[in-house]
Amino acid sequence: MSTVPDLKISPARLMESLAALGQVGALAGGGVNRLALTDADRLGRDWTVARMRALGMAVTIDAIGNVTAIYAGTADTKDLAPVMTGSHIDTVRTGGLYDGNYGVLAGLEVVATLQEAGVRLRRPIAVAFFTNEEGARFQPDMMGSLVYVGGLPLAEALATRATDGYTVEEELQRIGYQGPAAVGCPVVDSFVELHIEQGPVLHQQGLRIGVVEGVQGISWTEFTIEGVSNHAGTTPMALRHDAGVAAVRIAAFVHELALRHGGPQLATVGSIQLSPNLINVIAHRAVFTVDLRHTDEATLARAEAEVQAFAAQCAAAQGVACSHRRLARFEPVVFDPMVTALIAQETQALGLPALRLPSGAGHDAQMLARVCPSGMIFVPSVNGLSHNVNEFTEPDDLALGAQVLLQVLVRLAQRDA
Ligand code: HGY
Ligand code: MN
Ligand code: MN
Repeated sequence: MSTVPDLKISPARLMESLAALGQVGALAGGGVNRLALTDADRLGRDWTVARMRALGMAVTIDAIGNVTAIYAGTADTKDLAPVMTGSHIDTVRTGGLYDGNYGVLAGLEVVATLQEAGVRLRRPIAVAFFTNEEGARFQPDMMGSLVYVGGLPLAEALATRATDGYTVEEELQRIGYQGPAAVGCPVVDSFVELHIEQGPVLHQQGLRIGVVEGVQGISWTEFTIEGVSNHAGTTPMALRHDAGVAAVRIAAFVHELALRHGGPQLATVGSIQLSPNLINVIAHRAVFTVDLRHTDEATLARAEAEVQAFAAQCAAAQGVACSHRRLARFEPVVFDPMVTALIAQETQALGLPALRLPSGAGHDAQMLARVCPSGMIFVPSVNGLSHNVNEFTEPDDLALGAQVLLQVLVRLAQRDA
């Protein structure tokens, strides 16, 4: 088997591509808004697909809008399944330049480096971006990769209605990304996702690369409180059925629960809508979301049960009705030791410590882990900031992460069948 020369990615080309994609859906004052399946997402997709095609890669789009580009391997091993890398290019409404985009563009930088050197590997290299990783507009998050691995029926995903009323299918068709390829293709040999940490651990410890051991469990629930709207100036407190009070009491309980449990327990009420949302009207409806996370499944399930019990008790005390629906629920995932070992080896070969850590954020890799050996590489987020327009990672760290990705992908692609 031919050996692969020492290859080096081009930091300048990587940074140029991040800056260029960051112009698509750019927010005044910095950051990006490319919510899934919006026109901005379409423009980001178009830009990325054009970049893939400019590299001579064969591009396929599947029925949920996942996009996969293939850099062929050597002719004599053409039936070996590709090694895949990638992430997402949809963002939250106040997104940064790197969340998701970095993993996709670093994958294309790896291909550009191989191509420039005239190197073909035993296995093809696939670079993918998955639909609606963020879950900010349509839930659940990681929707495209979840459909890809068979964790969510395609029809159910297509019928999902956004917070603004449109279905995934309507929007996929509108932006021209409901592709012909069957979901789950191509079947891949292994998957590695390069991503910013989005948390404070690496930056606080002055480390440059993280070997991600797995992803914590995620629970998303939407609560709806139904009360009675009434006049703020004439309704005695004892006669109120105030949906707003119940919602904020439950939100406070959620926060206190995380402080009470301590450790890795996280809890967030990120969205609250009151109706009619007027200064002098008692709210008759409150709709809000609860995001719970924990590395231990049993503890996460207990936290969910506690919140639901408190919500029922609080609603009864306020004389309002309370209902809830699950938006997303993923158990903790552990990545494949073969992949994490390769990442650690290539990091240490560069003379760097290889800190092992869990991911606080959800990622497409946690879905690919259901169907193939998968792993993740982290680079530091300055001050742990993410899902914030000021998200930042040092260019040298971005380049270093892409170099580790290149070396790990070569190791995976060249290994014996
Ligand atoms: O919510 C998450 O962890 C991811 O950003 N979708
Ligand atoms: Mn992400
Ligand atoms: Mn994100």
